[in-house]
Amino acid sequence: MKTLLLTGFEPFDHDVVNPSWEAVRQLDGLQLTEDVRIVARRLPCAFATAPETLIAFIEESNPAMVIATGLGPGRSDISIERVAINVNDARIPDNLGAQPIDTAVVEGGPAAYFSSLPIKSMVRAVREAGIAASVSQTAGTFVCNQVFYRLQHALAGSEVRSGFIHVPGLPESGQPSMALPTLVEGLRLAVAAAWQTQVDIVEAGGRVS
Ligand code: PCA
Repeated sequence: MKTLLLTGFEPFDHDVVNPSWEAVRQLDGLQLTEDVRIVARRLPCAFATAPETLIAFIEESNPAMVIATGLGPGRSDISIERVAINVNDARIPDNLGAQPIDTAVVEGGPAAYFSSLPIKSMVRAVREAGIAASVSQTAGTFVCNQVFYRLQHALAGSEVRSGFIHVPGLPESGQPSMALPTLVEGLRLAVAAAWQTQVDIVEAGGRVS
């Protein structure tokens, strides 16, 4: 049995819950297919500790695939991220009070890493269930982008595919949102499509500007 490591984040910016963790914790232990089981773990929302925590989870669980998730405030759909950039530019302090501005995630690293997941297939699988999803061209410049970049950096050149998904808020957030059961099901479908798809489909999904 292989392991698929799925992470969510602790709350940040004075929130009391983070839907990314509330959703992925419900998938912990799920046998996704006959050959893979999900292990869900929670990351701290801090530039200083999130990447090291993720790397430790990878070392401990020896996963065959890694998918990190986080809250994208203001988003209304399950956003499958295409690219992580080598920039930290925090609009708000993280949970340890750090607010890096225009620093590199990895000094001297490439400008960006692409997701190694089949992002278009993931979007299609979620949409086929009537759940809103899209490819996102930016994961921002806060802790989620940093974790995504460090994840791709750590696994670059390995057999282990990896990527990032941003999720909407919960209905009680007063922002664009998705009900938790819908989010859990959408994530399960996205993750299953990632695991089962070797070659991504070619389907228009971008924006003109
Ligand atoms: N969302 C933030 C960090 C943690 C989270 O869930 C982000 O998008 O960077």
